[in-house]
Amino acid sequence: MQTMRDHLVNPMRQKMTLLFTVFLIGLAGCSAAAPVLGPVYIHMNGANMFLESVIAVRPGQPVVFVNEDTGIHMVLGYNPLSGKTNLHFSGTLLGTPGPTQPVHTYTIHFNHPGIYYYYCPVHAMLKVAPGNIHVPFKRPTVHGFGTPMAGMIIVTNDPALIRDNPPSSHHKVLPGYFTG
Ligand SMILES: [Cu+2]
Repeated sequence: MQTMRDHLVNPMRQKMTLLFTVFLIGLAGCSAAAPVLGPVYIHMNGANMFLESVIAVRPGQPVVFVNEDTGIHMVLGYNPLSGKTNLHFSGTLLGTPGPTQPVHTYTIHFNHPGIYYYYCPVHAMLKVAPGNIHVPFKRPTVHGFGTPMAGMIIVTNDPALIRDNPPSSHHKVLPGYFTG
């Protein structure tokens, strides 16, 4: 026989069960929404270019620079407004003799959303352009396609930007890519 108390307690139990179920679903949702982030690769080549010169990553996601050139390259962050370089975003990658040799890499990650600019000081230099902005410029003696060896990393939580990354950014070593 149900008492008045049962009438009061049962709906409360039902409410607690419902809340707990919602909590569990929430937990499951969280773990599904935060998978381990694999690295995004930026390749340096014999044309003295960063192949994926504009790339988007999530905060904390590893960015791996891969030197697939036989010559040395560097990565150095800079602020286009001040021209100041960022020594926390700085790496030197020796050349790799060929596809049978291990490649040299430099890995970095950024914790905060933003746009992070970089260039290779071996093959490019910063110049002040009209508008008082600091831009990378190809060093006059450097061979290549003609563009300065520079790029930018967009750190974002926007999945649409990340989907636009070139397919080559998913692979550490690109086959047939070693050049002098
Ligand atoms: Cu370089």
